[in-house]
Amino acid sequence: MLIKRPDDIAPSEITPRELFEQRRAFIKAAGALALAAGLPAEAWAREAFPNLQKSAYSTLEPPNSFRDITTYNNFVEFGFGGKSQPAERAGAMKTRPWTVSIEGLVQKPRTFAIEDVFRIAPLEERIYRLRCVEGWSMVIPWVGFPLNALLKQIEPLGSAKFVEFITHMEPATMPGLRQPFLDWPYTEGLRLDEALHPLTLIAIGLYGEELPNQNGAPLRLVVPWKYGFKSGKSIVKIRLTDKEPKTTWNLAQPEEYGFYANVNPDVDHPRWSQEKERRIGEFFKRKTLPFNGYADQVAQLYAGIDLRKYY
Ligand SMILES: Nc1nc2c(c(=O)[nH]1)N[C@H]1C(S)=C(S)[C@@H](COP(=O)(O)O)O[C@H]1N2
Ligand SMILES: [Mo]
Repeated sequence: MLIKRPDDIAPSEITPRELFEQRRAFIKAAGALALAAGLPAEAWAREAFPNLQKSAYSTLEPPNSFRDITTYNNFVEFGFGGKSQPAERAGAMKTRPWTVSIEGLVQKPRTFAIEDVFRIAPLEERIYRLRCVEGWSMVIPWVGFPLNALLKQIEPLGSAKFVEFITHMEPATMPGLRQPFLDWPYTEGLRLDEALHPLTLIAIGLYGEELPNQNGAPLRLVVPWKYGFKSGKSIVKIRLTDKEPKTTWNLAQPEEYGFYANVNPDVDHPRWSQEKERRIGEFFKRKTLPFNGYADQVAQLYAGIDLRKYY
C-alpha cells in the first residue's frame, strides 16, 4: 500500500536515507565516546530516545533531510513572513517546565507533566508524509506514540464526540500573536474516532532527537492523512467535547479551510488546485494521493460523508 515502485525512486532521493543512517551511527559513536570520557552522553550528542521501535505504519519513502524538516516550517505564532522564520525565532520559546491538561467530557481529567507524557507508551519511529495545503510535502521520521494511548489514561465519556487541541501562547517570543486576523491560541480539532485512530500520533521528536521548537516542541499532533494545519504544534490543552470545535483556520477563512481537511486531490482549494504537490527537495511535482496515501487505513472513517461538502 505505501510501497513505491523502484523506478519511481529518483537517485536524489536515496541520499537523505543514507545521511539518516550515517547520522544515527555518528550519534551512537559520539554517545559512546562521551561515556568513555565520563561525561553525560548529552554533552556530546542527544540521542534522546535510544529504544525506538520501528513502526509498520511508516512509509518506505526516503525522509527529507533534517535541515529541510527544521528550516522550512509553518508556525504562524512566530510570524507570517516566510518558512525560515520559525527556525530563526522559535528557539526562544520556553518548553520546560511544560504541562498538558486533558479535560472536558472525561472520567479522569488530569494535568500531565511533559516528563510523564514522554513515558505514557513505548516510543516509535513513524515515518509519515506531511502535506501542507499550500502544495508542498515532506517525509518526516517522527518519534512518538499514538494519541489513543494518552486518551485511554483519562477515559473519554460516552458523550464525548470531538477532541479540541489548544496550543501554547507566549507573547514575549511569539510576534505572530499580535496579528489580529487569527483567533489565538491556535486551535484544532478532530472527531473522537479520528483522534483514536492508530495513525494519529503525538510526536515528541524527529530523527531520533527531541523536537526542535520550530517543529512544535515539546509535543505536537501529527495526523498524516490531513493537511498539515490540522497537526497543532506545542499543545498545552486537550479538551473532549460533544460539539464540533471551532478551529483557527476555519474561523478565519471558512470557505478555504474546512473542519475535515482530509487531503483530497479532487477538491480544489478555492484559490488553487490540490491535484499535485512539490515534495521539498524535488524538482518535478507529484500527484497528490487521496488521504495523502493513507486511504487504505482511514477511508472507512468517512463512509457515507460527502467530503466535497465536508472538506
Ligand atoms: N501551533 C501551530 N501549529 C501548527 C501551525 C501553526 O502555525 N501553529 N501550522 C500548521 C501547518 S499549516 C503545517 S503545514 C504544519 C507544519 O509542520 P512542520 O513545520 O513541522 O512541517 O504545522 C501545523 N501546526
Ligand atoms: Mo500547512
